[in-house]
Amino acid sequence: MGSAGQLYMLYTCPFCWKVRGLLEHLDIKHERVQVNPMKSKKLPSAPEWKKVPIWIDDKEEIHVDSTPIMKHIDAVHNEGKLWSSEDEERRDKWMAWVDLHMSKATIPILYGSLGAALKTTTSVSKLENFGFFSKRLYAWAGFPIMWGIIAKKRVKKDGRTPKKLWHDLLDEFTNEFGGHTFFGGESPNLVDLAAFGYVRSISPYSQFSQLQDHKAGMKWYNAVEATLKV
Ligand SMILES: N[C@@H](CCC(=O)N[C@@H](CS)C(=O)NCC(=O)O)C(=O)O
Repeated sequence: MGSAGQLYMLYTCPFCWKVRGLLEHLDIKHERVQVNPMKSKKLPSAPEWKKVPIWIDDKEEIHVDSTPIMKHIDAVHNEGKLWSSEDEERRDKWMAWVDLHMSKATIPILYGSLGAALKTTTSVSKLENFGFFSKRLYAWAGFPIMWGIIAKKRVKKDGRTPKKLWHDLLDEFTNEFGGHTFFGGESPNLVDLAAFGYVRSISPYSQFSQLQDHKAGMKWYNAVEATLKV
């Protein structure tokens, strides 16, 4: 089988990790196009969408926005099995919960203090496909400070440390499993894979250790990871 499509992505983008995890779970052959973060205006999508991930399928059709992309890939390549559910209300409620709360929690843990922000931006500049000069600019110019300020505001508003925030989210999520291994029961569904993507997007950084001491969370995380065909 040829390639099912192209994923335009940034390595460090949590929304891209969601789609990557699904593609790996379903073992779908695809190409990854790592965009230059300084040149996002050159993305192939419609003019009104300047964000990654973007999925271009083998018919050259463009799909945007991570959760709709995941649903589309599941529908086309997996008969919609990961999204189908006996309890659609529960599924929809928790997909929205994951997209609202977990997406917001990645910035505070990665950029929540100036030290963390510097460490993260230095890693980002190594992981992403920057040009030589913009790499240095990104790591050492205003970015750590800018992100630091945004993240600090969020941490202050929330009142919890980023670690406590993540532990609370993982408590809340895993408590919803009702004794099963996954949100989806005995195998992960699309809600598991979306949540997994957000958590996995933190895994390249040293701050991930703050999540690794959440026992139930890591049990679930490792169980999802074991289903990936990479
Ligand atoms: N709701 C979107 C969010 C995507 C998003 O915000 N992506 C970021 C990178 S992590 C981006 O491309 N930002 C560029 C911009 O907003 O111009 C999704 O789930 O795909």
